[in-house]
Amino acid sequence: EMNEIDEYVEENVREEEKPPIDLSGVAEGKNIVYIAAESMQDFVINEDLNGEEITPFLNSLIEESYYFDNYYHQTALGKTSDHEFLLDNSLYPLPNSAVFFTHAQNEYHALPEIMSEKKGYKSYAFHANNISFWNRNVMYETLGYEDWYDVESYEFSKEDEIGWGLNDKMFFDQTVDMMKEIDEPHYAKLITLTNHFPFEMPQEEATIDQFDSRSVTLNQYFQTVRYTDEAIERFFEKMKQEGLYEDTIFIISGDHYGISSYHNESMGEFLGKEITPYDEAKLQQVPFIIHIPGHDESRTISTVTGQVDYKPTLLNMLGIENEKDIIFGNDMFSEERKGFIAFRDGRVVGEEYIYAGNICYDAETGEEAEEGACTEMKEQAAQELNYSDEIIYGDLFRFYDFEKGEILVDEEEDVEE
Ligand code: GP9
Ligand code: MN
Repeated sequence: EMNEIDEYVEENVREEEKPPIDLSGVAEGKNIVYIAAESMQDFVINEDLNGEEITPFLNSLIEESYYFDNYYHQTALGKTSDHEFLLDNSLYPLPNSAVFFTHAQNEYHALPEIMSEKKGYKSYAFHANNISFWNRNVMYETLGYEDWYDVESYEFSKEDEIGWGLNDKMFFDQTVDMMKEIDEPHYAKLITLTNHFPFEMPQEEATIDQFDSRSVTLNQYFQTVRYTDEAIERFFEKMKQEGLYEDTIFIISGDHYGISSYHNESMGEFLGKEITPYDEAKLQQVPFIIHIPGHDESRTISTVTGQVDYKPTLLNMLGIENEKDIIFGNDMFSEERKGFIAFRDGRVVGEEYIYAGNICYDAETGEEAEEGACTEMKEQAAQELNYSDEIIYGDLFRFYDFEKGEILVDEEEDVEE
């Protein structure tokens, strides 16, 4: 089986050419901070509510960053943890379970492990919730994280909580203090919490109006999104004050949707259109921002990209050759990409077509496309999901040499032993 998968990846996924925007090695030796903005969807970016920017800080940061405005989350039941899995492995999450829970003892070839082996990076995770939520303590060990800081590491009282726990502003504040103590160069993953369903927050803390619709969830969402935006701004300020800003590359993204399709009617009111399956697929976009201090170029890139692309993108930025890896994503800056992003539920977003709700749409116009225009892309997506599942269910990476790109042993034989 590993042979067949390796052949598929060689023919369909691995790149032949270097990206047109060449960021190879730009991150080498620098610290990397990845911020997972809980439930942050892309539709709030560069958007107003009652004439007020929803995310003023992120909007201004984008002016000095690479911003991918056609980047999709691909998570399933495992939500935040699925997103972490996708990013670190460039494999798909599972269809019926959270892989962080069910396959945390597998052999993986994850980003933290590669960064450590090839460039001596240490990886850390910061999150003000209980570490055992999503079985992170077990999976982080498996994926090669050096250490993690959870709710136990943060000091706060009941009144510092919003929604699920410690508010994002204090979270970032204390995280910077802890980041001063960790080894360099490091990869630090910071996972926010305030903008979590059901998006409730004390109104005296709110700095933007609620929306006015039948969906209380959507109405409140803008306020918690704004709160996280402000928290990230404060984080940047503190990183600068502490002298940590210059030597760090910042990546900010959303982990998955916040507003489910249950709220389509109200979402339609906000966006000023009726939500079709096409729009619903596009609403799975989450922001993706790469900010490199001192780097002149800034750009908005509209290539179809997704969480499966994170690993090869970051590895290229780190100048790490990883040609024989088994991954299902591409460097986001490359023009040589396979051209679609597969959702776990069978939907597929391609450069030309979008397959959603059993309809094939023209990606540009949202009009229904001719029957069959999506077939090839749809079949290839299904194939990839299947391969990825086989890797995880069969723990197949035990049989693969990632340096040589060779199958280690005959799987059948091994199983019989
Ligand atoms: C849990 C937090 C939220 O620690 O990451 O998880 P979610 O419910 O979004 O998967
Ligand atoms: Mn989440």
